[in-house]
Amino acid sequence: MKFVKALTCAALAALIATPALADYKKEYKVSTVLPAPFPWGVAAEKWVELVKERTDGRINLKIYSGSQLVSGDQTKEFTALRQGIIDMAIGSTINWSPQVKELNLFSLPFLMPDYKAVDALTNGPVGEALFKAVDKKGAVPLAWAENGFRQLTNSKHEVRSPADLKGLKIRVVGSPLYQDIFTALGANPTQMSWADAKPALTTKAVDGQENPMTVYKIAKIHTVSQMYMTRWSYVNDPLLFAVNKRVWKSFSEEDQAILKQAAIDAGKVGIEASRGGDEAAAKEIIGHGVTITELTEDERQKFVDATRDVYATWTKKIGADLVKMAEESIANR
Ligand code: X2X
Repeated sequence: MKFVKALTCAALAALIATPALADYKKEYKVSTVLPAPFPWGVAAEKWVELVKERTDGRINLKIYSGSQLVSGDQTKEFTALRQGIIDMAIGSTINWSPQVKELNLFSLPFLMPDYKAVDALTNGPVGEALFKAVDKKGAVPLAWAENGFRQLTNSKHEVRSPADLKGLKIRVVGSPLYQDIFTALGANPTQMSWADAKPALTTKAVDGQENPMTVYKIAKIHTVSQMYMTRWSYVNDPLLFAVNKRVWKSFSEEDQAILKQAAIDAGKVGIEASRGGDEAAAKEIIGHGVTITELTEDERQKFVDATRDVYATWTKKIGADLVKMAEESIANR
């Protein structure tokens, strides 16, 4: 009897300590905007694969790309993740910035001169501060991936100076900071989702757009008359792996560790796909007859100067301390 009692207590304690497997869902919904073979989707697929492998199939993730869980409205993704409409997501810092204002950091024009600068942010104290900000807003951040440095394209003419942008209608993501950047440069920005972007380029409702080189290549943006690219790398768009808080708490500690490590490993694969794909993409794009304009230092500086006020205004919104920490991390990289 005593033995049975002891066993029951032990079993009960175990039940309380580790969520029962019965609590696990058959499938967890993972939201992304871009699917494989975009580097974003490559990271997502790797995560699914590693989690399945490392949990012996106990945890199954399923990717829902094209922001379909939020009807294509990518700037609503974070809210849906927080609310539990989405279980997990690999989201763009741009798309989540309306809810997590600190993530606007990566969209400060010309903050990050190279990949080392991006890494100095994501892998340093800034990355930690941003994880805290995401957590505070209601989701559990796990790791980084990368959409890439964003380049400007248009169907009209070569853009070498802010004056060349005058009056050009540019599709931007639904983030107020982008609206401000392109307005400051004299362009005519229009916010729209990725789902609406290609149709708008096809019908020439807009003249241009901005996205990473690999996105241009894989989405075949040259087929919608985007024959001029300015390789100005004005912002980079890191991606975040994150999990809904309730879902996260339902996992055992062991499974939480597996999910996190798998996200870190998958993120590395995604980052490599983005960075490693840039030059090959450039070659292929030139092969389609696209003019890729590389700016001289002086030319680039004109764009920097024209966006300094936007940088200053948004530094206040993001948090002056965080921006300072970012500038220092980059200076010491
Ligand atoms: O909408 C875009 O431009 C994209 C696909 O790059 C993002 O989701 C930020």
